[in-house]
Amino acid sequence: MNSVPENARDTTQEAPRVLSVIAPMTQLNTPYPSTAYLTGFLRSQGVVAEQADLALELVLALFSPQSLKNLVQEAQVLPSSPLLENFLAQSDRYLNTVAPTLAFLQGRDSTLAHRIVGRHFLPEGPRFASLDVYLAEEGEDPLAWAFGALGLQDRARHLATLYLNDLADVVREVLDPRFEFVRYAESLAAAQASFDPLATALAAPPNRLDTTLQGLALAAVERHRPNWVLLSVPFPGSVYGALRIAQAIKAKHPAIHIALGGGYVNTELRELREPRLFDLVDFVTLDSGERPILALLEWGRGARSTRRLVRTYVRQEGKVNFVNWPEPDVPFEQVGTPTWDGLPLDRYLSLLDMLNPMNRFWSDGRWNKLTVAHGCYWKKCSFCDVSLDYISRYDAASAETLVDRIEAIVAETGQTGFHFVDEAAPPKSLKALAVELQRRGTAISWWGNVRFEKTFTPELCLALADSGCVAISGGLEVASDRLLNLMQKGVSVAQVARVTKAFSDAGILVHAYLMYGFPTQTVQDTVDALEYVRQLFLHGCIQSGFWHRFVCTVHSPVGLHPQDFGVTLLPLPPGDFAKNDVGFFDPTGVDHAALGDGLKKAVYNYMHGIGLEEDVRSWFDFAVPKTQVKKNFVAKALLNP
Ligand code: B12
Repeated sequence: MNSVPENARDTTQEAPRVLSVIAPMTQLNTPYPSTAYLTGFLRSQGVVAEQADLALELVLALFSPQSLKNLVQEAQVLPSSPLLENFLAQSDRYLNTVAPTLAFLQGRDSTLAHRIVGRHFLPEGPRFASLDVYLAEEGEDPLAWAFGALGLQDRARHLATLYLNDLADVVREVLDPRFEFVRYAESLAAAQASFDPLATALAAPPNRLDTTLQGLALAAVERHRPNWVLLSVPFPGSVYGALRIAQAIKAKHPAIHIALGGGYVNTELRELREPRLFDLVDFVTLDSGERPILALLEWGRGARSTRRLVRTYVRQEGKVNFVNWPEPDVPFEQVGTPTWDGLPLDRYLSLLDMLNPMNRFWSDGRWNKLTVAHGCYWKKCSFCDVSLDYISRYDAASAETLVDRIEAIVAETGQTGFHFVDEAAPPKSLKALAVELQRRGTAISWWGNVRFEKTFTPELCLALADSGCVAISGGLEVASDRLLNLMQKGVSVAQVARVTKAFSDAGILVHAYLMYGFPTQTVQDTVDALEYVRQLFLHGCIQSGFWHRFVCTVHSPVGLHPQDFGVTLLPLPPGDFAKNDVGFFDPTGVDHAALGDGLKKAVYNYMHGIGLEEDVRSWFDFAVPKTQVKKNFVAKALLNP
């Protein structure tokens, strides 16, 4: 442990210059906040720190007129397909429209909406077929139901999004099938016990997407001349991009120290033993980055030995070692204010995929992302990674500190929208925050995720709305009292009905996270869950929802104590790299995959106001039992506060 990391070099004791990088892909409408947090913190410590969002830069480069010209040439030599035929037939129009359309989606050219909605400006590809679903008569307007006569900007934004989705389909067919706007080559990293798939992909000759990304990475290094690069990988879908960036920087600037961290690392690389990763990066750190980075920067200045690094993997003599000198984390009160300085805030793309008022929050609008607290105040849900630091270490800040941060961010960005990115924002803190915002007369709009617990009374919901809350998401999960109990969610269906109704009545949009396939869940449970959800939509408690298939992870209570949930775990594949999802055997034996299709179809329709009166059995392609939930369950729950 005392030997230096293999990659250690004489740093000539120069002062650290840090560049934090968001690796592609995350999202396009607003920056993922990790680099904003790290940059804000480092600057508060007097460190020269800059940041770059290479996810956004990659998309803007890929959809530039020159890149599109190349795409046309590349498509011309490929075997024909309906998608490419359409693209090539309209290539001139694509070339002429791409720059103005991006400027429109960036909010820099609003009058273009008039041309876009005429539907003679943008070339239309297969994605526009989705409009036919709205069954308009010949000559009628298929989008009138969603946008009315005057919803010009949103209507144009939706059409421009379909246009961009068509282009992304072409990029997938021509350049790289692994490309998506919110994830890139995700399957290479997600729960991959072996590093082999990533190693093979990284050893393959770079395609144009890779070379574009690597060019952007080197340009950022030229701009900022860092001696440290922090690569942030929040999701499995940003790992491959991060490692391509690392590859380019290592090759051209071997003296730059590269560290890897973020949500993916914190979750999946907790038992990392794979030495090949360290051909690309020098350090991999776990959990909150503030303390480990301070330790690394001290090490870089020669002021700290390797054995005193904090939560950091290094490769020494060919072997990966985890070094964890015990030092307290930086308290949440002292992590400083995130800064977006250096990110091109007027270049993010506001997209409108789904025509549901709540769903747009994830893709539309520039939200400043802020955490109300570190960790989760509840930390009991048995499907969640409650044993990990980002859940288990609950640490809050005062309402004064939070509003100080909010005001500083508004002053810096000029934008007043906030997305609170807590796993579940604590109701007590939200209440105090609302009071403080009101007291200071600070006008913002905000949304975030909560647990639908009874503390959210109609009065509190109104107070939150007054403080700027415009939308809320929360878990109704399996929508079954038996299973909610088993999963220790701490809410009941009736309570969720009352709380979501209180939010909705206060004018706050509500999204419900839904789950199926939980241990011991029967077909009857699933049908009943859908019936509850139907009634919640019908009574205006929720406006949006999404069903996720339950996945057992190794750091969740189900993964740690499967016997308590009536399941047995399947053995994990051997490997030195990622560890997260684990298969399990549930003696209930239900075919959840088959049920999932019906659940998703139903909720998709409910979100568009369709089929709310139909028997829930009608959404499944096979016979399922009749629901045992009373038809007036939610109506009654709402009458009984
Ligand atoms: C809010 C949130 C969302 C939101 C917003 C996402 C977004 N694009 O902003 C929504 C609901 C949309 C979402 C979606 C998804 N999410 Co999410 N999300 C979160 C959550 C709760 C908070 C993220 C956040 O903003 N944190 C605040 C920032 C500041 O913290 P941070 O990124 O962790 O950064 C800190 C440290 O990690 C570290 N650090 C970060 N980078 C680096 C780099 C270096 C070099 C160092 C040293 C340190 C360091 O320092 C930072 C400051 O302390 C986290 C869980 C959590 N509590 O962190 C899950 C989490 C990141 N999400 C996760 C996942 C899987 C997803 C999805 C892929 C789910 C899916 N299957 O669709 C999608 C991907 C969406 C996308 N492409 O944008 C996982 C990732 C784990 C994994 N397996 O890789 C997490 C960890 C939750 C979990 N356990 O499931 N998510």
